[in-house]
Amino acid sequence: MKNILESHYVQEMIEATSNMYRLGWDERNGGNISYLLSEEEVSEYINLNQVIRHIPLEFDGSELVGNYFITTGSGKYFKNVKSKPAECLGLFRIANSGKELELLWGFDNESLPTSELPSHLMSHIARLKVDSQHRIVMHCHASHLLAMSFTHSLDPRDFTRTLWQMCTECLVVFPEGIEIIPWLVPGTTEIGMATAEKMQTARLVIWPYHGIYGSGTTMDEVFGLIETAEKAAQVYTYVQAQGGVKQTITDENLIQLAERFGVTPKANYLTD
Ligand code: 2HA
Ligand code: ZN
Repeated sequence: MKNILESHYVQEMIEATSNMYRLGWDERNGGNISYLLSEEEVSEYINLNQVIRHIPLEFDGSELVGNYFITTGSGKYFKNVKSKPAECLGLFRIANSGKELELLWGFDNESLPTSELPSHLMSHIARLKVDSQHRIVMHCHASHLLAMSFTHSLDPRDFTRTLWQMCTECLVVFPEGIEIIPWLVPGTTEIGMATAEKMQTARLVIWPYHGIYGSGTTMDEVFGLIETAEKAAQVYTYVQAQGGVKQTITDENLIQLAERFGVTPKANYLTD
């Protein structure tokens, strides 16, 4: 067996969590990532028949039976993932009952998967229905987006349009726009269902006064999505501090951009 610490997925989890901590998006134990893995990717590094521990799952995971995930751990600090990967991360399979996880590696010292596992798994289910290549769900407390949820309209059309106007790249990176759920208690099945419902049409979902969820096929794609939305929110913050918008990217400009880059903006989000 090869050393799992050298696997591309453990390395990607370490790199992403380290960058997210460095960028100030994940103070203390804030944030979580889950990464859907194929059986081949897992079996290169661990014995699939050697279950270390059974961990109860609080919602019905029947739609994901037999799937493998590596996730961050509950209460773990992103800043520590690099130095303690086997404690801060864990790899498990959804058991046949759909009611528990079979831990195959990691979560040392009785650690548990992220408290946001319901939101992650429900989002995986929702995204897989619309994108067979989907693999990653990422949550963090991106500072400027979080701040913007206090000062900006929480209508998803208004919010999306502002982000699209703050950086020319935004429309190209997330043409489907950004979705927003109401404030809900984190870690619950309720917030998981609300997030997953929005994930049917968008890869980015704002949790007001809390943070953001992103999803996609590769770590670079999801990280890049959140990074781009967060950059736009940062520019918005500067623009407001400098006295507000005097001129902006027009809808006509955005339509030109969409045509040039071959993307379809969310219907009715641009006038025309
Ligand atoms: O895991 O970010 O939303 C810590 C959180 C909860
Ligand atoms: Zn959070």
